[in-house]
Amino acid sequence: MIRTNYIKDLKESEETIAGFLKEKRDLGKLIFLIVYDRSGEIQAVFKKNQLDEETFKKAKKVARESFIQIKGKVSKNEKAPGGKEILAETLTIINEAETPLPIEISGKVETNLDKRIKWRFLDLRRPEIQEIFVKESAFVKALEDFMHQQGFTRLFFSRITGEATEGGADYFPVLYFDKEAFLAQSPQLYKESVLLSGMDKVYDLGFVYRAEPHHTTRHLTEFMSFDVEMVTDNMQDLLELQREMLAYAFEKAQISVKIPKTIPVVSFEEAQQIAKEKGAELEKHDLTPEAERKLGEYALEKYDSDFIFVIDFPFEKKPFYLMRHENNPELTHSFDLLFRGLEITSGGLREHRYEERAKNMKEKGLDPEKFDHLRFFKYGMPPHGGFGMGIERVIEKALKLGNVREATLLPRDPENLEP
Ligand code: AMO
Repeated sequence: MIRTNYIKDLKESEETIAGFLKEKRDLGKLIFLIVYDRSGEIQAVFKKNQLDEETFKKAKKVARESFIQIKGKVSKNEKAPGGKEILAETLTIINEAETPLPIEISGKVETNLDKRIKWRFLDLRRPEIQEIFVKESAFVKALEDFMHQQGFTRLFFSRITGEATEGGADYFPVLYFDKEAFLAQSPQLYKESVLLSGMDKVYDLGFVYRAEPHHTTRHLTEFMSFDVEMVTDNMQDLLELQREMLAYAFEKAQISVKIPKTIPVVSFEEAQQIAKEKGAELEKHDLTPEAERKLGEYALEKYDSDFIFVIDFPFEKKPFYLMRHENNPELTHSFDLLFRGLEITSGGLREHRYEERAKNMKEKGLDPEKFDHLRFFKYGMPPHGGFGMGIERVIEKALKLGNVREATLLPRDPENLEP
């Protein structure tokens, strides 16, 4: 039997351990093998004068990172890593690792990110790397728990679609038998359409696809989108929902991020002014990455907040489905949430009136005829709103990883499709 107790739980009565070989210290007549699993590590002691020749030789030769099993006596040893050691009687090399290792996983020497990702599953043996995904798992579980407590239902929308949800050119076409289809850029049009049913609070969690040819620290071509949509005509509800949701999920996942009692809110116009005063290059209708960073600094300096909402973006750069201001159609009832100077969610109130929605599309140069979902808007669609949140960006910022790829198990970008 290979599976034994986790190393951290080993009792003195136990006698078999299994794990990867982290390190070997050969002192001639004494060999120390440091063995680890996901829970911790233990030192195994091989004494030449107490072992048969073959076992001792094996201990001398076994390669780092091999999967091995050791039988022996576990005892306390304050000086050993983890406070315990095992006096070895037998050694079984269950699966020997090739040498040299393709990447350094001892943590002593840094391998560059591209190479680490090429060897991702080996990279993941490092406890600090594993921890990122353990935290992400806990965070997503907590998000879901929170949504269920709030009365939301999780729905699973298709990711193969006949319409380019978010417009623009950033979609991946797929050959669907003899037709052209797209990988969904988001479940936007579905999560809205379903509200027609009387379900009034829904969310979806899954990969979405963007053919963004960028090499930045924040863009992926496949990312995990947490998409929320609900019946409401009040944007404030959506802002507050995000605050509570994040506060709950960070706490439950034991990720230490401080969420203020109220997240500061600035209009797009004010945001541009603030960013300009801090020396950022501006774009007329959108926030530049630099402007986002400056707003992050501003929120921290002025409000001691890692978060800031920017609301009321110009229609010019926002998607057709957003609700425009009645008295100023240049502006939309929209928001982005910035976390430590990076956009992590975006959303707003939607245009739920058929005619207005079709008009918005035309203004964006889109043909309403080509958007199948629009027909549902003829049958009593309630006013609604929602948001989408990129999970990888949230985790990257929360754990201060510096690159969204660090928070992505198998990042997809223009060059990388493997593993
Ligand atoms: P948007 O396109 O702003 O909005 O995306 C929502 C959130 O998804 C994340 N995100 C990304 N993460 C990694 N790589 C990318 N290339 C990438 N693009 C976006 C960001 C962003 O805030 N349908 C709307 C949401 C809505 O209105 O409900 C949408 O998709 O965290």
